[in-house]
Amino acid sequence: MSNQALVGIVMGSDSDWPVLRACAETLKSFGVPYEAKVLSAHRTPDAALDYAAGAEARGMKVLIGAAGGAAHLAGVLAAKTQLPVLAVPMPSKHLQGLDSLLAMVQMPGGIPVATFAIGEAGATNAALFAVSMLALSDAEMAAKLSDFRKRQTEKVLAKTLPDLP
Ligand code: RP5
Repeated sequence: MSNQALVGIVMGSDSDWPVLRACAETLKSFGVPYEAKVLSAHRTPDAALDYAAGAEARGMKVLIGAAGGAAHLAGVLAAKTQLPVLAVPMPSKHLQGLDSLLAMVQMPGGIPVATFAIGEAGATNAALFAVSMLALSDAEMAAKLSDFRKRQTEKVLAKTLPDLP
């Protein structure tokens, strides 16, 4: 696979990175070329719009938009590209990400984003969902995903619980 980024992880602030690391690490573990950027719907609107508008021409296949609070980033990216946009709500300081989730999930009809769970689970699942989409046209990726699922199942089935004292 070439080094051309196929997935763009865009986050509203570098304060989101500790959560988004899970997304980047998951993509890396599947060998998916990605790029991670800080762009904000509110603080850097022109740059966010330009990024989304140019992503498809640069060979990207999926964008992941993560933001907290008034979390408009994923929707703003989706407004400027036909690429699938996955939205990851960040756990905000005062409302624990419920505000981010509602802002992302309540997109107006016509401009979809696919919204994931708040926080690390959402960050991981957005990456896995991107892998699923890439696997539709990449047999090697499909085999990696199948192997990941198999190992995950084995790990869960091997769990034991402590006896009561
Ligand atoms: C959002 O505001 C960011 O995505 C972040 O989750 C939140 C807070 O940003 P900082 O004030 O920490 O930069 O735009």
